[in-house]
Amino acid sequence: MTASAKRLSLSLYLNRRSFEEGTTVIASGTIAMQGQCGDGGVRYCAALKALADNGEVTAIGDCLSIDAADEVTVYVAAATTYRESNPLQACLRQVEAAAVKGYQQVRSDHVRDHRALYDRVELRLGGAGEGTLCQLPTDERLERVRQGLADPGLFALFFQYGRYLLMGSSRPGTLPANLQRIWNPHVTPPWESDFHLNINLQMNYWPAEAANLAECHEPVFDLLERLRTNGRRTAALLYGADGFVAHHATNLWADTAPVSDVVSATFWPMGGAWLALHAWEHYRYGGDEAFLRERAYPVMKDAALFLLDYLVENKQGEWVTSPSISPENRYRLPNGHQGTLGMGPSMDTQIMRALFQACLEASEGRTEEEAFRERVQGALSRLPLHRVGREGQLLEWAEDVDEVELGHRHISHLFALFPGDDITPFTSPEAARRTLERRLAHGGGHTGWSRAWIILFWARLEDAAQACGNLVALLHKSVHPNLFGDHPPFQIDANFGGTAAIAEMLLQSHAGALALLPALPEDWPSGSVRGLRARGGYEVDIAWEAGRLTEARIIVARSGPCTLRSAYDLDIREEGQEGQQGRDVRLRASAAGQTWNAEGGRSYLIRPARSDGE
Ligand code: FUC
Repeated sequence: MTASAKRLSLSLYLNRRSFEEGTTVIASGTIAMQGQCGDGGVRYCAALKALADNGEVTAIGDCLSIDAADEVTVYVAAATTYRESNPLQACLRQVEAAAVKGYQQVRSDHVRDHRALYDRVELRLGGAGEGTLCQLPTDERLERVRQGLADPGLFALFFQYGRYLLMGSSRPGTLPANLQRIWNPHVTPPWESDFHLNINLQMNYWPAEAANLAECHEPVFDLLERLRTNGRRTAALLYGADGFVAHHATNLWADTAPVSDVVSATFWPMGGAWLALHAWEHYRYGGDEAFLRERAYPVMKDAALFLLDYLVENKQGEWVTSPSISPENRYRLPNGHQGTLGMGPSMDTQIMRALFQACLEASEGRTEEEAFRERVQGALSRLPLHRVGREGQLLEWAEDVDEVELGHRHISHLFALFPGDDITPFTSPEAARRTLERRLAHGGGHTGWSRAWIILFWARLEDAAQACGNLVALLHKSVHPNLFGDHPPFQIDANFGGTAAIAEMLLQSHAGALALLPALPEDWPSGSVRGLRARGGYEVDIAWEAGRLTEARIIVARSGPCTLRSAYDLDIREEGQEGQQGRDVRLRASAAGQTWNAEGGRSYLIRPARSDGE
């Protein structure tokens, strides 16, 4: 704080207005607050050091009082016994070190660190008056959009905001981003600010790879290691099974047992298996073979081993999970009874299929894995196929029972559409579309994260109008004036899901092909994006005008076949390395895609095809 004309006089204190905590004056310019999160809970400490220019800092009671200063710098640090045996000392060390560095240096270090990640992606969604609108405060822009005024740039801001929140809350060595993360203001927050494994934690990390923040994904892999250790014990004790299991929620201790008596949520043995697929995704984008061998594959294999033991045969001879639930929905039987438990909910089968296929791909050519591969192949051939119900919708459970809540926020049985890739616009998407339409017609998407997932589904169905309409609805109904996701009071997953959804509207890379601008809304007629990542080791820049691609660049990290899908013909030119000529490849674009051998270290320029003779 710097005073302009008048001098600064203020007092500073630390208080969480809840548990009993004690504030201590450590030195004339430093106070510390210490407390404990309930009996047996972690102990915490926060320390504050104030430095005043031309003013005096004195301790009055447990406050610091500053009188008539020109400038005041406040350094704050926090620590708990989760990581530090002596949180007070850790905090004092940090504030002292920061004060020695000084505000300018602390700030410029922070800006450098931030820029290194943030600047990897640039998104411009254009629109008239973009420059002027950028000057308005965010709450005013949001209000204008809510009144129906155009401001494509606000969606670009929302995209970058999600990236900013992930950068600020999930770095190598930290815990993963939970429900409210470092912006949680409560001592006892909603859902204990835990790690929900039936959608929320996964959604938090959907933008990590595509939006070029791969290292922010790392805390998830650390958590997976710990879940694996605890989950092997839970699998053995609770189910007599091999491998590891984690249920619908976990916490900073990586608990893997069922956590509550809410049957519709708790008795779900798939949390670990779904999360293990995140390690596979990290590999698919980055191609780090050591990571695959040492971290991803072991955890994927352990998740699969549990499921191989857990599966039972149903009356049709198919192998299904049982007992299990379809995250948090209920069905109604013909006799009117409502239930949650069942055999083979669709989501379980879809996660298993994705996991088993990933295990096979990851272990290809490894003779020592032959016995495991055979078991996986055997199980894959016995998994039920997608089932379609009376109304043309994908079935959520094994039988065509009524859903109690037709507009339920979880749309678990569309896992195969996103984040899975078993359903695509080319592989019978009709039932997926019908499922979405039914959910939305009955009030679906009423929580922020649910709406974000819906945008992703529409993006995968390449329905730009629906994707855009639901993105607008997210900003209209489910964010606070500062754009924080609103699941009363605040839940961060909608921010991350929204960022992932915007990336998915502009670039897709599942089912073996890249697609540029697959769900570009009419409301964003011109724009550009730089630095999105695609599976296979690509970075992609795209520019468009009047709703059509004008130029794109695919930067290739490792050699291999690259497949591009496009609705219209594109020319591909391999860009020459220094002093060399580039190579033209005329690509006949088609829905099925065209493949060429892309060379690692090179980039490829994509432009609309010139007409013959040009
Ligand atoms: C799931 C959701 C709730 C909430 C909670 C944290 O249980 O069904 O809406 O987001 O996680």
